[in-house]
Amino acid sequence: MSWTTPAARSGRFSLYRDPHPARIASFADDVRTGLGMRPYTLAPKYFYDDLGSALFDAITRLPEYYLTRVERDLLATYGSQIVATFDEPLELVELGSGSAVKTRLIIEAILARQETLTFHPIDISPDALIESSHALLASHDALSVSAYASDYTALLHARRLGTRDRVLALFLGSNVGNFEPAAARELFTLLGATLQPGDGFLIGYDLKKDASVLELAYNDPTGVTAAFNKNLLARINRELGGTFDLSAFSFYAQYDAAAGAIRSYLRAERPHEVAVPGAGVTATFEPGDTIHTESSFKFLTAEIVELVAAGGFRERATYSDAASRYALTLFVRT
Ligand code: AVI
Repeated sequence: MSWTTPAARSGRFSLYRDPHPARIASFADDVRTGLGMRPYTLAPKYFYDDLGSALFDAITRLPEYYLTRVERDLLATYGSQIVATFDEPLELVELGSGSAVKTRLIIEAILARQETLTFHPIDISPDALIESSHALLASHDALSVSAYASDYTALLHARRLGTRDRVLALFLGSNVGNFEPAAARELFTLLGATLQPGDGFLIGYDLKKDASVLELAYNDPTGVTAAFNKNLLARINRELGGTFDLSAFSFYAQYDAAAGAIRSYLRAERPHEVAVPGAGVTATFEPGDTIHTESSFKFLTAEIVELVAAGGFRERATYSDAASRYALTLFVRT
């Protein structure tokens, strides 16, 4: 199978699958590596099985987790202005599109200016792509969707985004925050090599602020974020035959001001021995031992501008809310 062969095509929808999924390390390999090192570490990309995606969706509705709400408001307020920066016709690309709920605002802003639009969502989950694409297509007759089921780094490496017109690429949801800075720089370099001079790139990111506000967004009193993190252990039990006792762990998130990141951990509250036969690994926990599950980086706009510049992008405009909680920065590829 090649990138140019749609795995599913129907009218205005086509889905391309990564022909080399083996490039993506498997869950078992990553669990073996992460539980074989100290401090124990599990990669946040494995949060998002069906239950984890539903729990993340619940997080985005928590009053303490302001990120999604503020970003949606910014897109609703400035979407038309952002789109009007570019000549028509525009094509839309989205890295890590997920449910693409907020993308709808940009799609509508573009379709208010041009008759048709091709949207190229890239997401690791084919199910999320199919579901979100069909929801968008059902409400927009002028929309076509060319979806890519892939890790977006792999897709950008393959340079097979079949765009023809001026492109606006989206990277929303503070997803950049889950990349270590070196990996983010590498991603923007790849993106810059894929886009053409004059193309646009819109990124949404959480701004640095008081640690108490940041910590509350992750240590939510309802415990949804704790459940989201513990589901990672439950997933290891379900898929790899693990013997994690979830009740032996508590969750906490702490702001590391020096790094500018919320660090999330599961902490053993009592001695615990775990076997994960599907990954060929065992691990021993003493009270206080932690598993690092996620880093969520926070930024100053200047830091984002510097990172994204690695891809040959220049800042065109930055939009943020009145309380300076969250920002969208629009770049143009030079
Ligand atoms: C998806 N990502 C940007 C979220 C974040 O804020 O780092 C994931 C998340 N983790 C806990 N709450 C939300």
